[in-house]
Amino acid sequence: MSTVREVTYDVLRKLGMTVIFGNPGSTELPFLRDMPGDFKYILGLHERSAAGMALGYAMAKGSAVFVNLHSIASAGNGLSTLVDAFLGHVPLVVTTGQQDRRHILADPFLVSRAVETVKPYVKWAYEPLRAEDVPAAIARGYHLAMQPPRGPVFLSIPMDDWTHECQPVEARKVHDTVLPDPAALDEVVAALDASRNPALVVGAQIEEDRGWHQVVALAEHLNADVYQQPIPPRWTFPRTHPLFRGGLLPAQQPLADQLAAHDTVVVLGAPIFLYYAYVPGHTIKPGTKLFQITNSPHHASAALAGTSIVGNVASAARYILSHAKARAANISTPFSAAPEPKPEYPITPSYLFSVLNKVMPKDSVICEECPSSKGDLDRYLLLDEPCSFYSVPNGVLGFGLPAAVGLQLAQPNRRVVCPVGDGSIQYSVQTLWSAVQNNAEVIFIVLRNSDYSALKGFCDFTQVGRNVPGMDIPGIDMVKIAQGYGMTALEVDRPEHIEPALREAFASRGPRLISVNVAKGGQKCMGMDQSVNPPKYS
Ligand SMILES: Cc1ncc(C[n+]2csc(CCOP(=O)(O)OP(=O)(O)O)c2C)c(N)n1
Repeated sequence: MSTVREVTYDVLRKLGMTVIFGNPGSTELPFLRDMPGDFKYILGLHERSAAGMALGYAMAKGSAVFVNLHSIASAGNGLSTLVDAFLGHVPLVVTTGQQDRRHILADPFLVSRAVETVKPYVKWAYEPLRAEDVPAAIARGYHLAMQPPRGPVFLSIPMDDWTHECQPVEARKVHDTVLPDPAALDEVVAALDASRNPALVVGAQIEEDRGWHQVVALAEHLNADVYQQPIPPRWTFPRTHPLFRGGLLPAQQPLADQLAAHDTVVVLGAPIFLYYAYVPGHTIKPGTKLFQITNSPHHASAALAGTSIVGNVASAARYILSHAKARAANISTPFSAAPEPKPEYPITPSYLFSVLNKVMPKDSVICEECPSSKGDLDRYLLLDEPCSFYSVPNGVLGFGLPAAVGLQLAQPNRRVVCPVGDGSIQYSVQTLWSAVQNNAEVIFIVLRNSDYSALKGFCDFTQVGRNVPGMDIPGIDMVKIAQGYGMTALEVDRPEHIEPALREAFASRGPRLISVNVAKGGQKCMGMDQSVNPPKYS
Protein backbone atom coordinates (compact mmCIF):
# COMPACT_ATOMS: atom_id res chain seq x y z
CA MET A 1 0.00 0.00 0.00
CA SER A 2 1.26 3.52 -0.81
CA THR A 3 1.59 6.31 1.72
CA VAL A 4 -0.33 9.60 1.80
CA ARG A 5 2.89 11.28 0.70
CA GLU A 6 3.35 9.02 -2.34
CA VAL A 7 -0.29 9.27 -3.40
CA THR A 8 -0.15 13.06 -3.01
CA TYR A 9 2.82 13.39 -5.39
CA ASP A 10 0.97 11.12 -7.81
CA VAL A 11 -2.14 13.34 -7.63
CA LEU A 12 -0.09 16.51 -8.07
CA ARG A 13 1.54 14.96 -11.13
CA LYS A 14 -1.80 13.93 -12.62
CA LEU A 15 -3.16 17.47 -12.09
CA GLY A 16 -0.09 19.09 -13.68
CA MET A 17 1.09 20.77 -10.47
CA THR A 18 4.73 19.69 -10.59
CA VAL A 19 6.22 23.12 -9.85
CA ILE A 20 5.87 23.81 -6.13
CA PHE A 21 6.44 27.25 -4.66
CA GLY A 22 7.16 27.32 -0.97
CA ASN A 23 8.89 28.27 2.20
CA PRO A 24 9.49 25.32 4.52
CA GLY A 25 9.31 24.69 8.24
CA SER A 26 9.45 21.66 10.49
CA THR A 27 5.78 20.77 9.94
CA GLU A 28 6.29 20.46 6.15
CA LEU A 29 9.49 18.42 6.14
CA PRO A 30 7.78 14.99 6.14
CA PHE A 31 6.08 16.01 2.86
CA LEU A 32 9.06 17.71 1.23
CA ARG A 33 11.59 14.90 1.89
CA ASP A 34 12.80 12.93 -1.14
CA MET A 35 10.75 15.04 -3.58
CA PRO A 36 10.43 13.06 -6.84
CA GLY A 37 12.85 14.13 -9.59
CA ASP A 38 10.14 15.36 -11.96
CA PHE A 39 9.07 18.01 -9.42
CA LYS A 40 10.67 21.43 -9.10
CA TYR A 41 10.68 23.34 -5.81
CA ILE A 42 11.03 27.12 -6.00
CA LEU A 43 12.00 28.68 -2.72
CA GLY A 44 10.79 32.11 -1.65
CA LEU A 45 12.55 33.65 1.33
CA HIS A 46 9.26 35.05 2.62
CA GLU A 47 5.75 33.74 2.09
CA ARG A 48 4.67 36.88 0.24
CA SER A 49 7.41 36.03 -2.28
CA ALA A 50 6.78 32.28 -2.45
CA ALA A 51 3.01 32.49 -2.87
CA GLY A 52 3.34 35.67 -4.94
CA MET A 53 5.59 33.91 -7.48
CA ALA A 54 3.03 31.10 -7.66
CA LEU A 55 0.39 33.74 -8.37
CA GLY A 56 2.35 35.06 -11.36
CA TYR A 57 3.08 31.54 -12.56
CA ALA A 58 -0.61 30.57 -12.36
CA MET A 59 -1.72 33.72 -14.20
CA ALA A 60 0.66 32.99 -17.07
CA LYS A 61 -0.17 29.29 -17.27
CA GLY A 62 -3.92 29.69 -16.75
CA SER A 63 -3.98 26.70 -14.42
CA ALA A 64 -3.71 26.04 -10.70
CA VAL A 65 -0.34 26.05 -8.94
CA PHE A 66 0.61 24.25 -5.72
CA VAL A 67 2.04 26.25 -2.82
CA ASN A 68 3.48 24.78 0.38
CA LEU A 69 3.89 27.17 3.31
CA HIS A 70 4.62 26.83 7.01
CA SER A 71 1.79 26.48 9.55
CA ILE A 72 0.19 29.65 10.94
CA ALA A 73 3.57 31.38 10.61
CA SER A 74 3.27 31.38 6.85
CA ALA A 75 -0.47 31.66 6.57
CA GLY A 76 -0.14 35.09 8.18
CA ASN A 77 2.79 36.23 6.07
CA GLY A 78 1.29 34.83 2.89
CA LEU A 79 -2.22 36.13 3.49
CA SER A 80 -1.87 39.16 1.22
CA THR A 81 -1.19 36.84 -1.72
CA LEU A 82 -4.35 34.92 -0.89
CA VAL A 83 -6.22 38.24 -1.00
CA ASP A 84 -4.71 38.99 -4.42
CA ALA A 85 -5.54 35.51 -5.69
CA PHE A 86 -9.09 35.67 -4.36
CA LEU A 87 -9.87 39.08 -5.83
CA GLY A 88 -7.83 38.45 -8.99
CA HIS A 89 -9.41 35.03 -9.66
CA VAL A 90 -6.08 33.18 -9.64
CA PRO A 91 -6.23 29.43 -8.98
CA LEU A 92 -3.85 28.35 -6.20
CA VAL A 93 -3.83 25.26 -4.02
CA VAL A 94 -2.13 26.54 -0.87
CA THR A 95 -1.11 24.10 1.84
CA THR A 96 0.50 24.62 5.23
CA GLY A 97 1.72 22.10 7.77
CA GLN A 98 -0.05 21.50 11.07
CA GLN A 99 1.34 20.04 14.29
CA ASP A 100 1.23 16.26 14.89
CA ARG A 101 -2.40 15.17 15.48
CA ARG A 102 -1.35 13.00 18.43
CA HIS A 103 -0.65 15.96 20.72
CA ILE A 104 -2.62 18.72 19.05
CA LEU A 105 -5.00 18.98 21.99
CA ALA A 106 -2.10 20.15 24.15
CA ASP A 107 -1.51 23.28 22.00
CA PRO A 108 2.08 22.47 21.04
CA PHE A 109 4.62 24.93 19.60
CA LEU A 110 3.53 25.98 16.05
CA VAL A 111 0.00 24.68 16.40
CA SER A 112 -1.97 26.37 13.65
CA ARG A 113 -5.41 27.94 13.36
CA ALA A 114 -4.66 28.86 9.77
CA VAL A 115 -7.95 27.47 8.43
CA GLU A 116 -9.93 30.04 10.41
CA THR A 117 -7.44 32.80 9.62
CA VAL A 118 -7.62 32.59 5.84
CA LYS A 119 -11.33 31.78 5.43
CA PRO A 120 -12.68 35.08 4.04
CA TYR A 121 -10.12 35.07 1.22
CA VAL A 122 -10.25 31.51 -0.09
CA LYS A 123 -12.89 29.44 -1.86
CA TRP A 124 -12.38 26.57 0.59
CA ALA A 125 -10.35 26.21 3.78
CA TYR A 126 -10.07 22.73 5.26
CA GLU A 127 -8.04 20.47 7.50
CA PRO A 128 -8.79 16.85 6.52
CA LEU A 129 -10.47 14.82 9.26
CA ARG A 130 -8.49 11.71 8.34
CA ALA A 131 -4.89 11.46 7.15
CA GLU A 132 -5.89 9.29 4.20
CA ASP A 133 -8.21 12.07 2.89
CA VAL A 134 -5.27 14.39 2.15
CA PRO A 135 -4.67 13.46 -1.54
CA ALA A 136 -8.39 13.48 -2.36
CA ALA A 137 -8.78 16.84 -0.61
CA ILE A 138 -5.97 18.25 -2.78
CA ALA A 139 -7.73 16.98 -5.92
CA ARG A 140 -11.05 18.44 -4.75
CA GLY A 141 -9.32 21.74 -3.95
CA TYR A 142 -7.74 21.84 -7.39
CA HIS A 143 -11.08 21.39 -9.17
CA LEU A 144 -12.73 24.05 -7.03
CA ALA A 145 -9.84 26.47 -7.58
CA MET A 146 -10.26 26.02 -11.34
CA GLN A 147 -14.03 26.67 -11.41
CA PRO A 148 -14.91 30.22 -12.46
CA PRO A 149 -14.41 32.56 -10.91
CA ARG A 150 -11.09 30.89 -10.21
CA GLY A 151 -9.33 31.47 -6.93
CA PRO A 152 -7.29 30.03 -4.08
CA VAL A 153 -8.15 27.08 -1.85
CA PHE A 154 -6.38 26.30 1.40
CA LEU A 155 -5.52 23.04 3.17
CA SER A 156 -3.87 22.58 6.53
CA ILE A 157 -2.16 19.19 6.79
CA PRO A 158 -0.98 17.62 10.07
CA MET A 159 2.66 16.55 9.85
CA ASP A 160 2.04 12.95 10.88
CA ASP A 161 -0.40 12.39 8.00
CA TRP A 162 2.23 11.81 5.33
CA THR A 163 3.34 8.37 6.53
CA HIS A 164 -0.17 6.87 6.76
CA GLU A 165 -1.22 4.26 4.26
CA CYS A 166 -3.58 5.42 1.55
CA GLN A 167 -5.52 4.24 -1.54
CA PRO A 168 -4.62 5.77 -4.92
CA VAL A 169 -6.73 8.71 -6.15
CA GLU A 170 -7.91 8.67 -9.76
CA ALA A 171 -7.63 11.85 -11.83
CA ARG A 172 -11.04 13.12 -12.90
CA LYS A 173 -12.05 15.54 -15.59
CA VAL A 174 -14.08 18.51 -14.35
CA HIS A 175 -15.15 20.92 -17.07
CA ASP A 176 -15.01 24.56 -16.11
CA THR A 177 -16.71 26.58 -18.86
CA VAL A 178 -20.09 27.92 -17.77
CA LEU A 179 -22.10 29.21 -20.72
CA PRO A 180 -24.24 32.34 -20.27
CA ASP A 181 -27.98 32.03 -20.89
CA PRO A 182 -28.66 32.73 -24.62
CA ALA A 183 -32.09 34.23 -23.80
CA ALA A 184 -30.37 36.78 -21.56
CA LEU A 185 -27.76 37.51 -24.23
CA ASP A 186 -30.60 38.14 -26.73
CA GLU A 187 -31.57 41.14 -24.56
CA VAL A 188 -28.06 42.52 -25.02
CA VAL A 189 -28.25 41.89 -28.76
CA ALA A 190 -31.61 43.69 -29.01
CA ALA A 191 -30.25 46.68 -27.09
CA LEU A 192 -27.15 46.85 -29.28
CA ASP A 193 -29.23 46.59 -32.46
CA ALA A 194 -31.32 49.54 -31.30
CA SER A 195 -28.36 51.59 -30.09
CA ARG A 196 -27.06 54.73 -31.77
CA ASN A 197 -23.79 54.86 -29.88
CA PRO A 198 -22.83 51.76 -27.87
CA ALA A 199 -19.73 51.29 -25.74
CA LEU A 200 -17.92 48.26 -24.40
CA VAL A 201 -16.11 48.29 -21.07
CA VAL A 202 -13.42 45.62 -21.09
CA GLY A 203 -12.30 43.90 -17.88
CA ALA A 204 -9.76 41.43 -16.59
CA GLN A 205 -12.05 38.42 -16.96
CA ILE A 206 -11.60 38.65 -20.73
CA GLU A 207 -8.12 37.25 -20.15
CA GLU A 208 -9.27 34.84 -17.45
CA ASP A 209 -11.73 33.41 -20.01
CA ARG A 210 -9.23 33.68 -22.91
CA GLY A 211 -11.57 35.99 -24.81
CA TRP A 212 -9.18 38.67 -26.17
CA HIS A 213 -9.68 37.90 -29.87
CA GLN A 214 -13.46 37.46 -29.58
CA VAL A 215 -13.78 40.83 -27.83
CA VAL A 216 -11.65 42.66 -30.41
CA ALA A 217 -13.75 41.07 -33.18
CA LEU A 218 -16.96 42.07 -31.36
CA ALA A 219 -15.82 45.68 -30.91
CA GLU A 220 -14.97 45.91 -34.61
CA HIS A 221 -18.26 44.31 -35.63
CA LEU A 222 -20.17 46.83 -33.50
CA ASN A 223 -17.77 49.68 -34.21
CA ALA A 224 -18.19 50.50 -30.55
CA ASP A 225 -16.00 52.71 -28.39
CA VAL A 226 -13.99 50.60 -25.97
CA TYR A 227 -12.99 51.65 -22.44
CA GLN A 228 -10.79 49.74 -20.01
CA GLN A 229 -12.27 49.04 -16.55
CA PRO A 230 -11.09 51.38 -13.74
CA ILE A 231 -7.74 50.48 -12.07
CA PRO A 232 -7.29 47.50 -14.40
CA PRO A 233 -5.47 44.41 -13.10
CA ARG A 234 -5.06 43.42 -16.77
CA TRP A 235 -5.19 45.31 -20.05
CA THR A 236 -7.68 43.49 -22.22
CA PHE A 237 -7.77 45.46 -25.46
CA PRO A 238 -4.97 46.53 -27.84
CA ARG A 239 -3.75 49.90 -26.60
CA THR A 240 -3.29 51.42 -30.08
CA HIS A 241 -6.54 50.09 -31.56
CA PRO A 242 -8.53 52.94 -33.22
CA LEU A 243 -11.62 52.06 -31.13
CA PHE A 244 -9.77 52.23 -27.80
CA ARG A 245 -10.72 55.27 -25.71
CA GLY A 246 -8.57 54.68 -22.62
CA GLY A 247 -9.41 53.82 -19.04
CA LEU A 248 -12.41 54.72 -16.89
CA LEU A 249 -11.95 56.78 -13.73
CA PRO A 250 -12.51 54.98 -10.40
CA ALA A 251 -15.24 57.21 -8.93
CA GLN A 252 -18.99 57.34 -9.47
CA GLN A 253 -19.76 60.71 -11.05
CA PRO A 254 -16.55 61.06 -13.13
CA LEU A 255 -17.04 57.56 -14.53
CA ALA A 256 -20.70 58.18 -15.36
CA ASP A 257 -19.64 61.41 -17.11
CA GLN A 258 -17.08 59.54 -19.23
CA LEU A 259 -19.80 57.19 -20.50
CA ALA A 260 -22.52 59.86 -20.78
CA ALA A 261 -22.49 59.97 -24.58
CA HIS A 262 -23.42 56.29 -24.90
CA ASP A 263 -26.98 55.01 -24.92
CA THR A 264 -25.95 51.37 -24.34
CA VAL A 265 -22.96 50.15 -22.33
CA VAL A 266 -21.91 46.50 -22.12
CA VAL A 267 -19.38 45.66 -19.40
CA LEU A 268 -17.44 42.53 -20.29
CA GLY A 269 -15.73 40.77 -17.40
CA ALA A 270 -15.50 43.49 -14.75
CA PRO A 271 -17.37 44.77 -11.69
CA ILE A 272 -19.86 47.64 -12.00
CA PHE A 273 -17.70 49.44 -11.04
CA LEU A 274 -14.45 49.43 -9.05
CA TYR A 275 -14.30 52.80 -7.26
CA TYR A 276 -11.52 54.34 -5.21
CA ALA A 277 -12.33 57.91 -4.13
CA TYR A 278 -15.90 58.48 -2.99
CA VAL A 279 -17.43 60.96 -5.43
CA PRO A 280 -21.17 60.30 -5.28
CA GLY A 281 -23.18 60.28 -8.46
CA HIS A 282 -25.07 58.01 -10.78
CA THR A 283 -23.54 54.64 -11.61
CA ILE A 284 -24.46 55.43 -15.20
CA LYS A 285 -26.40 58.32 -16.75
CA PRO A 286 -30.14 57.68 -16.25
CA GLY A 287 -31.67 56.24 -19.41
CA THR A 288 -28.50 54.47 -20.54
CA LYS A 289 -28.97 50.72 -20.96
CA LEU A 290 -26.30 48.97 -18.90
CA PHE A 291 -25.38 45.29 -19.12
CA GLN A 292 -22.73 43.25 -17.36
CA ILE A 293 -21.42 39.88 -18.50
CA THR A 294 -19.27 38.33 -15.82
CA ASN A 295 -17.89 34.96 -14.76
CA SER A 296 -18.44 36.02 -11.13
CA PRO A 297 -21.81 35.64 -9.36
CA HIS A 298 -20.30 37.91 -6.71
CA HIS A 299 -19.78 40.74 -9.21
CA ALA A 300 -23.25 40.13 -10.67
CA SER A 301 -24.92 40.45 -7.28
CA ALA A 302 -22.82 43.41 -6.14
CA ALA A 303 -23.34 45.56 -9.28
CA LEU A 304 -24.94 48.90 -8.44
CA ALA A 305 -27.01 49.08 -11.62
CA GLY A 306 -27.81 47.33 -14.88
CA THR A 307 -28.69 43.81 -15.93
CA SER A 308 -26.10 41.14 -15.09
CA ILE A 309 -25.52 37.87 -16.91
CA VAL A 310 -23.25 35.22 -15.41
CA GLY A 311 -21.12 33.04 -17.65
CA ASN A 312 -18.02 32.71 -19.74
CA VAL A 313 -17.09 36.08 -21.24
CA ALA A 314 -15.47 34.70 -24.42
CA SER A 315 -18.56 32.61 -25.20
CA ALA A 316 -20.80 35.63 -24.60
CA ALA A 317 -18.71 37.79 -26.95
CA ARG A 318 -18.88 35.09 -29.62
CA TYR A 319 -22.66 34.80 -29.25
CA ILE A 320 -23.28 38.55 -29.43
CA LEU A 321 -20.98 38.87 -32.44
CA SER A 322 -22.90 36.23 -34.35
CA HIS A 323 -26.34 37.64 -33.47
CA ALA A 324 -25.97 41.45 -33.34
CA LYS A 325 -26.13 43.62 -36.47
CA ALA A 326 -22.84 45.03 -37.74
CA ARG A 327 -22.67 48.80 -37.32
CA ALA A 328 -21.22 51.42 -39.64
CA ALA A 329 -17.90 53.07 -38.86
CA ASN A 330 -17.54 54.85 -35.55
CA ILE A 331 -17.63 58.61 -35.74
CA SER A 332 -15.63 59.31 -32.55
CA THR A 333 -12.06 60.50 -32.81
CA PRO A 334 -9.65 57.56 -32.94
CA PHE A 335 -7.26 56.94 -30.06
CA SER A 336 -4.15 59.08 -30.40
CA ALA A 337 -0.84 58.65 -28.64
CA ALA A 338 0.04 61.14 -25.88
CA PRO A 339 2.53 63.89 -26.83
CA GLU A 340 6.15 62.83 -26.37
CA PRO A 341 7.51 64.07 -23.02
CA LYS A 342 10.73 66.07 -22.77
CA PRO A 343 13.91 64.76 -21.15
CA GLU A 344 13.85 66.80 -17.94
CA TYR A 345 16.00 66.65 -14.80
CA PRO A 346 14.99 65.11 -12.44
CA ILE A 347 13.67 62.43 -14.77
CA THR A 348 9.89 62.36 -15.05
CA PRO A 349 8.04 59.01 -14.98
CA SER A 350 6.38 59.99 -18.27
CA TYR A 351 9.77 60.35 -19.95
CA LEU A 352 10.99 57.08 -18.47
CA PHE A 353 7.94 55.21 -19.79
CA SER A 354 8.05 56.84 -23.22
CA VAL A 355 11.67 55.63 -23.61
CA LEU A 356 10.79 52.19 -22.29
CA ASN A 357 7.96 52.00 -24.83
CA LYS A 358 10.43 52.76 -27.63
CA VAL A 359 13.03 50.25 -26.46
CA MET A 360 11.07 47.20 -25.28
CA PRO A 361 10.07 44.36 -27.59
CA LYS A 362 6.38 44.55 -28.50
CA ASP A 363 5.69 41.18 -26.92
CA SER A 364 7.05 42.29 -23.54
CA VAL A 365 5.01 41.68 -20.41
CA ILE A 366 4.55 44.52 -17.92
CA CYS A 367 3.95 43.63 -14.29
CA GLU A 368 3.67 46.96 -12.49
CA GLU A 369 3.47 48.37 -9.00
CA CYS A 370 4.26 52.07 -9.17
CA PRO A 371 1.31 53.81 -7.51
CA SER A 372 1.77 57.50 -8.34
CA SER A 373 3.13 56.79 -11.84
CA LYS A 374 0.33 54.47 -12.94
CA GLY A 375 -1.24 57.20 -15.08
CA ASP A 376 2.00 57.89 -16.96
CA LEU A 377 2.60 54.18 -17.44
CA ASP A 378 -0.90 53.80 -18.79
CA ARG A 379 -0.42 56.67 -21.24
CA TYR A 380 3.00 55.77 -22.59
CA LEU A 381 3.27 51.97 -22.65
CA LEU A 382 1.40 50.88 -25.75
CA LEU A 383 1.23 47.10 -25.95
CA ASP A 384 -1.19 45.35 -28.28
CA GLU A 385 -0.66 41.67 -27.44
CA PRO A 386 -2.86 39.60 -25.11
CA CYS A 387 -1.47 38.84 -21.63
CA SER A 388 0.83 41.88 -21.70
CA PHE A 389 -0.13 43.63 -18.49
CA TYR A 390 -0.58 42.67 -14.85
CA SER A 391 -1.25 44.86 -11.83
CA VAL A 392 -2.38 44.43 -8.25
CA PRO A 393 -6.12 43.69 -8.10
CA ASN A 394 -6.89 45.43 -4.81
CA GLY A 395 -4.04 47.74 -3.88
CA VAL A 396 -2.18 45.39 -1.51
CA LEU A 397 1.45 46.31 -2.14
CA GLY A 398 3.94 43.47 -2.49
CA PHE A 399 2.27 41.99 -5.57
CA GLY A 400 4.60 43.29 -8.27
CA LEU A 401 7.98 41.69 -7.69
CA PRO A 402 6.93 38.08 -7.05
CA ALA A 403 4.22 38.15 -9.70
CA ALA A 404 6.80 39.38 -12.23
CA VAL A 405 9.17 36.53 -11.36
CA GLY A 406 6.38 33.94 -11.57
CA LEU A 407 5.25 35.32 -14.92
CA GLN A 408 8.82 35.16 -16.23
CA LEU A 409 9.43 31.60 -15.00
CA ALA A 410 6.25 30.45 -16.72
CA GLN A 411 7.07 32.11 -20.06
CA PRO A 412 10.83 32.48 -20.53
CA ASN A 413 10.35 33.63 -24.14
CA ARG A 414 8.59 36.90 -23.31
CA ARG A 415 10.65 39.43 -21.36
CA VAL A 416 8.92 40.61 -18.20
CA VAL A 417 9.46 44.21 -17.10
CA CYS A 418 8.55 45.23 -13.57
CA PRO A 419 8.24 49.00 -12.99
CA VAL A 420 8.01 49.30 -9.21
CA GLY A 421 8.05 52.16 -6.69
CA ASP A 422 10.91 52.42 -4.20
CA GLY A 423 8.29 52.04 -1.46
CA SER A 424 6.36 49.18 -3.06
CA ILE A 425 9.44 47.06 -3.71
CA GLN A 426 10.15 46.80 0.03
CA TYR A 427 7.02 44.70 0.68
CA SER A 428 8.46 41.66 -1.13
CA VAL A 429 12.05 42.72 -1.77
CA GLN A 430 13.55 39.28 -1.05
CA THR A 431 12.02 38.02 -4.32
CA LEU A 432 15.11 39.49 -5.99
CA TRP A 433 17.02 36.54 -4.55
CA SER A 434 14.59 34.01 -6.09
CA ALA A 435 14.89 35.80 -9.45
CA VAL A 436 18.68 35.37 -9.33
CA GLN A 437 18.60 31.77 -8.14
CA ASN A 438 16.13 30.74 -10.84
CA ASN A 439 17.54 33.03 -13.53
CA ALA A 440 14.18 34.71 -14.09
CA GLU A 441 15.22 37.43 -16.55
CA VAL A 442 12.94 40.16 -15.26
CA ILE A 443 14.04 43.77 -15.74
CA PHE A 444 13.10 45.56 -12.52
CA ILE A 445 12.81 49.33 -12.94
CA VAL A 446 12.64 51.07 -9.58
CA LEU A 447 11.08 54.53 -9.63
CA ARG A 448 13.05 56.11 -6.83
CA ASN A 449 11.33 59.25 -5.60
CA SER A 450 12.18 58.67 -1.92
CA ASP A 451 8.63 59.15 -0.73
CA TYR A 452 5.11 57.75 -0.80
CA SER A 453 4.05 60.10 -3.57
CA ALA A 454 0.69 58.43 -4.10
CA LEU A 455 -0.26 59.06 -0.47
CA LYS A 456 0.87 62.67 -0.65
CA GLY A 457 -1.23 63.00 -3.78
CA PHE A 458 -4.22 61.58 -1.90
CA CYS A 459 -3.61 64.08 0.92
CA ASP A 460 -3.83 66.92 -1.58
CA PHE A 461 -6.72 65.43 -3.50
CA THR A 462 -8.91 65.02 -0.41
CA GLN A 463 -7.60 68.10 1.46
CA VAL A 464 -6.24 66.04 4.34
CA GLY A 465 -3.24 68.40 4.23
CA ARG A 466 0.43 67.53 4.29
CA ASN A 467 0.90 67.38 8.06
CA VAL A 468 0.94 63.56 8.10
CA PRO A 469 3.78 61.38 9.45
CA GLY A 470 5.38 58.51 7.56
CA MET A 471 5.28 59.95 4.05
CA ASP A 472 9.03 60.03 3.27
CA ILE A 473 11.43 57.12 2.74
CA PRO A 474 14.89 58.65 2.24
CA GLY A 475 18.18 56.75 2.21
CA ILE A 476 17.22 53.50 0.49
CA ASP A 477 19.88 52.29 -1.94
CA MET A 478 18.13 49.64 -4.05
CA VAL A 479 21.27 49.06 -6.13
CA LYS A 480 23.18 47.85 -3.09
CA ILE A 481 20.21 45.81 -1.84
CA ALA A 482 19.84 44.08 -5.22
CA GLN A 483 23.57 43.44 -5.40
CA GLY A 484 23.37 41.95 -1.93
CA TYR A 485 20.94 39.38 -3.33
CA GLY A 486 23.40 38.68 -6.16
CA MET A 487 21.67 40.73 -8.88
CA THR A 488 23.27 43.01 -11.47
CA ALA A 489 22.05 46.50 -10.66
CA LEU A 490 22.74 50.09 -11.62
CA GLU A 491 21.48 53.57 -10.91
CA VAL A 492 20.30 56.08 -13.52
CA ASP A 493 20.11 59.73 -12.61
CA ARG A 494 20.25 61.63 -15.92
CA PRO A 495 17.57 61.41 -18.63
CA GLU A 496 20.13 60.77 -21.37
CA HIS A 497 21.27 57.60 -19.58
CA ILE A 498 17.87 55.90 -19.56
CA GLU A 499 17.87 54.68 -23.13
CA PRO A 500 21.36 53.09 -23.06
CA ALA A 501 20.63 51.45 -19.70
CA LEU A 502 17.38 49.97 -20.99
CA ARG A 503 18.90 48.85 -24.30
CA GLU A 504 21.70 47.10 -22.43
CA ALA A 505 19.20 45.41 -20.13
CA PHE A 506 17.12 44.05 -23.01
CA ALA A 507 20.26 42.90 -24.85
CA SER A 508 21.59 41.04 -21.82
CA ARG A 509 20.53 37.76 -20.24
CA GLY A 510 19.59 37.30 -16.60
CA PRO A 511 17.64 39.50 -14.22
CA ARG A 512 18.74 43.04 -13.48
CA LEU A 513 17.60 46.06 -11.58
CA ILE A 514 17.74 49.66 -12.74
CA SER A 515 17.08 52.22 -10.04
CA VAL A 516 15.95 55.48 -11.66
CA ASN A 517 15.91 58.69 -9.65
CA VAL A 518 12.61 60.27 -10.64
CA ALA A 519 10.72 63.45 -9.85
CA LYS A 520 8.21 63.14 -7.04
CA GLY A 521 4.74 62.45 -8.40
CA GLY A 522 1.26 62.44 -6.99
CA GLN A 523 -0.25 65.44 -8.74
CA LYS A 524 -3.26 63.32 -9.62
CA CYS A 525 -5.15 60.59 -7.79
CA MET A 526 -5.65 57.64 -10.14
CA GLY A 527 -6.04 60.09 -13.02
CA MET A 528 -8.39 62.43 -11.11
CA ASP A 529 -7.81 66.01 -9.97
CA GLN A 530 -9.83 68.66 -8.12
CA SER A 531 -12.17 69.05 -11.08
CA VAL A 532 -14.00 65.83 -10.11
CA ASN A 533 -15.07 67.33 -6.76
CA PRO A 534 -13.27 64.84 -4.49
CA PRO A 535 -14.28 63.98 -0.93
CA LYS A 536 -12.88 66.26 1.78
CA TYR A 537 -11.44 64.67 4.92
CA SER A 538 -10.44 67.75 6.88
C1 LIG B 1 0.70 46.45 1.99
C2 LIG B 1 0.35 47.90 1.84
N1 LIG B 1 0.79 48.78 2.76
C3 LIG B 1 0.54 50.09 2.60
C4 LIG B 1 -0.19 50.56 1.55
C5 LIG B 1 -0.51 52.04 1.38
N2 LIG B 1 0.18 52.65 0.23
C6 LIG B 1 -0.45 52.90 -0.92
S1 LIG B 1 0.49 53.66 -2.05
C7 LIG B 1 1.81 53.67 -1.01
C8 LIG B 1 3.10 54.31 -1.44
C9 LIG B 1 3.98 53.38 -2.20
O1 LIG B 1 5.19 54.03 -2.45
P1 LIG B 1 6.01 53.90 -3.77
O2 LIG B 1 6.03 52.50 -4.21
O3 LIG B 1 7.32 54.56 -3.58
O4 LIG B 1 5.17 54.65 -4.86
P2 LIG B 1 4.84 56.20 -5.03
O5 LIG B 1 3.62 56.45 -4.19
O6 LIG B 1 6.01 57.00 -4.57
O7 LIG B 1 4.55 56.34 -6.46
C10 LIG B 1 1.49 53.10 0.22
C11 LIG B 1 2.42 52.96 1.34
C12 LIG B 1 -0.70 49.59 0.64
N3 LIG B 1 -1.47 49.92 -0.39
N4 LIG B 1 -0.38 48.28 0.79
